[in-house]
Amino acid sequence: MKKLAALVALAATLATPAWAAVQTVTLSVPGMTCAACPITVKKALTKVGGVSQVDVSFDKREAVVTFDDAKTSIQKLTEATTNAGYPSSVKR
Ligand SMILES: [Cu+2]
Repeated sequence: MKKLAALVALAATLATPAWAAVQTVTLSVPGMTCAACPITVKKALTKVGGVSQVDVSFDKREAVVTFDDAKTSIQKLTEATTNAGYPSSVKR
């Protein structure tokens, strides 16, 4: 029985990555006021572990971020932009 439990535990561990998903979120970043701002925002988001792609649009005042939800969260993304001086929120 012990062996079975170990196998079940191992299977659960191996299955974990399957629950993780690469997600794309659009963040509204209203604080961007000039063409240089997106560079700062992009840099801040790119530094977050698990982020694979960042597209910042100055015209739309938004950042489209692709990230692995097993490694980071939307909250961490908004924190990163806030710490860089640009508070953001999820665009719906
Ligand atoms: Cu600026």
